[in-house]
Amino acid sequence: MDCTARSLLLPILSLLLRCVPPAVSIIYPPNEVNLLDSKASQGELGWISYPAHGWEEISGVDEHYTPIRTFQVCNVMEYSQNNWLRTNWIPRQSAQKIYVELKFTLRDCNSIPLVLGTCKETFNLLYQEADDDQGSHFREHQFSKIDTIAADESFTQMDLGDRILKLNTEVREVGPLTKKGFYLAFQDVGACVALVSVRVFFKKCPNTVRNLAVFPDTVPMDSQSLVEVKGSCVNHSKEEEPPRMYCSTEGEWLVPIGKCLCNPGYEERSSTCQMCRAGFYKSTLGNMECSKCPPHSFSHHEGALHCGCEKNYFRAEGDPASMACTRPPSAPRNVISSINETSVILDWSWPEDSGGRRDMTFTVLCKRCRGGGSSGGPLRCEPCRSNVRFFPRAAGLHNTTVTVGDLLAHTNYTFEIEAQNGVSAMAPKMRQHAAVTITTNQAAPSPVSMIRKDKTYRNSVSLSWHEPERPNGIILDYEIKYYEKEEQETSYTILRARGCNVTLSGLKPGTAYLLQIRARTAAGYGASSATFQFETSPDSAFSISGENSQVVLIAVSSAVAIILLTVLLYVLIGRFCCRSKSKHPDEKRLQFGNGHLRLPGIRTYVDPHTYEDPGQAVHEFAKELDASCISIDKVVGAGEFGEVCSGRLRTPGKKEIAVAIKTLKGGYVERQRRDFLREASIMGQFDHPNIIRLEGVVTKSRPVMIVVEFMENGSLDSFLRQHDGHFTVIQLVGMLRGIASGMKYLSDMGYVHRDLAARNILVNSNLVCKVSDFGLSRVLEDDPEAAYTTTGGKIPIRWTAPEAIAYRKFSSASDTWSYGIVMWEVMSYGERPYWEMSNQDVILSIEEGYRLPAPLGCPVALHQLMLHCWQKERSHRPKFVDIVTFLDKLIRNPSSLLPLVEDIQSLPESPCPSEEMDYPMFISVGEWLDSIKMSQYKNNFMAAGYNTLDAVATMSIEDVRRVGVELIGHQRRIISSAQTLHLQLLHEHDKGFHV
Ligand code: ACK
Repeated sequence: MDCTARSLLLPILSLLLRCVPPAVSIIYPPNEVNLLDSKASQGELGWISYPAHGWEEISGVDEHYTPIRTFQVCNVMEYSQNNWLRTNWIPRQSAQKIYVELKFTLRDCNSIPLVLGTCKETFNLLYQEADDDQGSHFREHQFSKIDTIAADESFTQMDLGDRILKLNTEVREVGPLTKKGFYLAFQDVGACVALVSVRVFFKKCPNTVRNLAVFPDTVPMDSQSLVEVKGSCVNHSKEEEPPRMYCSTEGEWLVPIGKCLCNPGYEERSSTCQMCRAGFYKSTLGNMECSKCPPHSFSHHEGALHCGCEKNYFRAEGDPASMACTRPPSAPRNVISSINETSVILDWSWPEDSGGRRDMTFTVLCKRCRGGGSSGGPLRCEPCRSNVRFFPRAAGLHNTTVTVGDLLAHTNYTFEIEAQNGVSAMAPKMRQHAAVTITTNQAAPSPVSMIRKDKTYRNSVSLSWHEPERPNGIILDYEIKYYEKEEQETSYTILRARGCNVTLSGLKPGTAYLLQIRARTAAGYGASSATFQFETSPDSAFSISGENSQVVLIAVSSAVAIILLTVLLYVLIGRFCCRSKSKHPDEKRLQFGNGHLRLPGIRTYVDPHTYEDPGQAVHEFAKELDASCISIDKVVGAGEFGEVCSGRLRTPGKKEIAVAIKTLKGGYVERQRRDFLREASIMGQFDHPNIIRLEGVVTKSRPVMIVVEFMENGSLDSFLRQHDGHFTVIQLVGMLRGIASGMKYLSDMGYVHRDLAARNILVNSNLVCKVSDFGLSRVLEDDPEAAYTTTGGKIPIRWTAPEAIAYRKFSSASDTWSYGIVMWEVMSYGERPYWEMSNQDVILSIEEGYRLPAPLGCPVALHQLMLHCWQKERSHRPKFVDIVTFLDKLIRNPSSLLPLVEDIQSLPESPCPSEEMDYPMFISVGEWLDSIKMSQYKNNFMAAGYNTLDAVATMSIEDVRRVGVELIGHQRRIISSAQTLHLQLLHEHDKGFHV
């Protein structure tokens, strides 16, 4: 290059040197991969220049003193320029398409003085593919032109003066390339150009992570089509759907499809899957965050799949990991039992602690126990027989009640009630149960079955049968009642047999007979068997040979005569015994009814007054205890005769038991001693779970004592006052049921209490109520509530039936009146009957028809029963057996206790209780509906088939709804009246039965 050219370009270069940014600071886009970068080269580039005086390589430094290499040519003063500059061989790598980026400056030809018209303002860019480096071998024709490069801006002399640099950047694509490498060439045909930098690059899609999948560096295709690339999941993750993306020709990733999910124990953080921190867990595959450990669980380590439970907490199979750890529930509470002969209804409250779960059920375990208590010896329990029935079932109960049936009579049972949930099985040591111990009542035997005819003759027949399935006690004998079928029971014969077979003689030949058998235990007769029919052999079928027949006839006649004689004697002796004073409760009273023999099997109460020596009665009915066996703990109250203490009784060979000890204070006179011990003579005759049990007496040493079972909760009136509002209606009804059951027993025994009141009922720890305070006239003397009447007796006015106040007519019916008052006391939690009214006002009000209103919250059914007990006409009052049956019905069907008196009274046309006093007996359902002002439903009742009072009396609230009574107030009125009707019918039925 001559001096002119140099002078034309040097200023440019000096400018350039000042403007080119330092090489180190250049950052190229991440999707561009350089194959050549002239600026990156520190030494000579070694490119070939042809001819030699054409392109010239010049070294310089930029403003950072970084050396750069440039090429320039400026032969504008000469004609026919063809100067080539060829790069070194550039390997193509995997690129199919390359980009050439040129930075250059170009001198404006017009700004060059004295140019002869050869000056150009363009140069050519060319390339040649080659599989290997061809060294300096160079052939122009082997190059293909890529483009003619023109400057967008060329500079002038003025620019130089102003120090304005006009640097051009041009980029050209080349491809597709097929050989391993290529050369680039720059052809100058007479321009004044400085090639400041040459960069050759190709584009790629750079490696990346999308949706937790890694996509590698990918070189696009030369064509327009996209390259599909499969991703691979990052560590600790799994494919949900195969991850894919497309790499575009421009080196851009497009359309991500599919994804990966972090493994359990890992969560997504900055496009990676990282372990959950301690205290957190993740149990499933997914990109959600790790969750905090739920209550009562923990994770001490990183990467937890789930959290372990704290001590004494568990997770049931199937519990989600997100659920708190739980534990078995605590024991059920407030278990109450209502015994009905050989079945018991158990009720309890939900446990205080559910253990944190909702899948709670109850299981009831039945154990039969012997020993312990007053019977002494260790308490031995064994699982109940398999034929004990549970309703609805024994395990998996969702409600807090169960009925247990087919128990043995007079037997101790313990029921263990356990609340269970889904984790109970995992923590056997934490399981708790509530237990209740009961003693079943006496119950009549079940009917005999399988009556068989063993032998048949003309005048006799031999029969045998099976013992009742549930004898409920020792079978004393069987009663066989038979009659001729034709005669329809107008005349019948009764026989008794000790075993399970009998021969009936004195029958008519060829005659059909009907027969029923029933078993008798100490509890009385059981239900009769199904009617059994048999026929005697006809005359012709007489099976005994002719010569023997006469003998047999005589024998049979003699047997019949003997039997008749025996029966006659039995009857006569019976009559005699009845008239003479009964000395022992086991002695049976014989009665004749309808000309036939009737043998009641129930024990009868013996009045100690009937003993000439009252001391004898005490020793007959009460066990004499040795005072050394009794230890007194403390005084619990005061009685008429002395203190009442609590203590312990230890009889040899028996377990120690808690007892209450009534003492006779010193300085008594003989009459007081007799009166004191009379109570023991009476109590000792009773044996019932709802009657206070006498353990024995101490009469041979001082002080004289009566020892009875200890009742932890003391007397019912004060107990209720102390626990005002604490019990459910069912619990209160359970208590009332117990009292009624005890009273039924007393009335069956023929004993009239005369002072039935809540203060004379004792309550034990299981809320079992027992009737106490026996002692006839003594009771009334003793009772602070008793007041003298005009007739001279001392009577607890508020509890006593009008006929007993007026003319001392005490009976089980007057006890029923008192029972009604006890009901009122119980439902009002120990309120004083008739509050502060004077005794005289009470007597007058009752006479005028006033009756105690229902206590607050009292179910209609219970107040109706009270009113029924307070009927003026004593024969209209229910019997205790009816009361027990009715209360059992209420307990079994708790919805019948829902209608409350205050709800019914809020009805505008509600009849006031005194209007219903007389309980008229209706004859038709229509009349009954008229009487309760519900006549509009007559057609509904008829259409639904309720056309008898019996059917109406047992209706439930659902039945009433089904009939079409939609108004709730009407439903309640009908149901409460139906319940009263039920009682009335029971009573009527009872009257019919006893007549
Ligand atoms: O209400 P209380 O605590 O229960 O006060 C009276 C007191 O003695 C006078 O009668 C209590 N009492 C009576 N018999 C018994 C018994 N068998 N068990 C416990 N306490 C009794 C009664």
